[in-house]
Amino acid sequence: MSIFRRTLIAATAAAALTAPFAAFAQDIKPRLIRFGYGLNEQSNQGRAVKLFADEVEKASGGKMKVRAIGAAALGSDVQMQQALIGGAQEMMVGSTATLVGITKEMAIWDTPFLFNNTKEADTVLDGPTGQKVMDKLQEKGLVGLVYWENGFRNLTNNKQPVNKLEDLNGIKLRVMQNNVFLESFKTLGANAVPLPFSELFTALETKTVDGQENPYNTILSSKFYEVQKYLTVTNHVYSPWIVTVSKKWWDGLSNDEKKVLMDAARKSRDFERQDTRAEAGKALGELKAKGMQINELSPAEANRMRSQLTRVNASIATNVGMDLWNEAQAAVSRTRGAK
Ligand code: TK8
Repeated sequence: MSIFRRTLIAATAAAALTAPFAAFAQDIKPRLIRFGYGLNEQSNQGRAVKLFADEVEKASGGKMKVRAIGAAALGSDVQMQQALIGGAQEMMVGSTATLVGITKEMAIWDTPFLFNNTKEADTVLDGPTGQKVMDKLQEKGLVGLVYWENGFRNLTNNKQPVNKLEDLNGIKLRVMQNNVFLESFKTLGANAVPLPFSELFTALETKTVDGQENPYNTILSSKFYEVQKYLTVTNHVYSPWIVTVSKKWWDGLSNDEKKVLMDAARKSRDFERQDTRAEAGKALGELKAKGMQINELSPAEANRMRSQLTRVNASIATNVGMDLWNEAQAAVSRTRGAK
């Protein structure tokens, strides 16, 4: 190799070290990242995607641009996941529950009453078990970056207040496209039907379904209170969102670009959880003010529902594998011990 060439390589390497984006400084076209999500811009999801987009643009000095596309304009969770796998879309955020058809291990997060509070959820999701489940996506063409909070799910419907288990009989209830949810609510006696979130408002409005379950934040931001009268506080499962990237696309990024995305994802996670919790704290009062009739279950009824719901645990354990099931249980127990 000529001295000249060797010097050139050294100089380029040095430049790359001091100025990570100098390598493609002449590249006038920024890298465009289409980031899809299901809720609207005014939701906790929309706000956090916006923060992520701003962070990426800032940290890359404008070399990377995120185009945030909400309200399922790029498709439902399931459709976007396929677009990511195929490389037609770069990023998305959606429920872990809608990923179960692709990565069965994700069903561990659908375990009813797995977490008692957000601290337990954060510790386990951000710890080794959360990472292990997230890493499973890679073999399917997706890269998981971080978990966000969707939140504890609660039941709404338009037929009658649900005070006891039997009140669910005959309620046509929309569930996510996920077998654990389908089984759980069938077990409770509801007529459960899987539907993408993007079709939910209309389905409620036209009375194609009577009810649904989602966190307070979503019931508020998606204006479900306009088409749902009754809300029952069930907190039946903690639902995470997960930020994912097309692996096909990710593999073509430089390490610096990957770092920009990863750092922004972590910032967005911390922001999103804080924002979601602050909103959730006020949302129930707001839903009441909007005219929803809210009830809590008596401890006896809550227990009956709980024991019915946890009947799906055995099938979750079989589906995700006993090792992962035990690991998750142990991780939760450790966070409880650490209190
Ligand atoms: C948004 C969904 C939503 C979820 C659902 O795309 O489908 O009910 O709770 O957050 O992922």
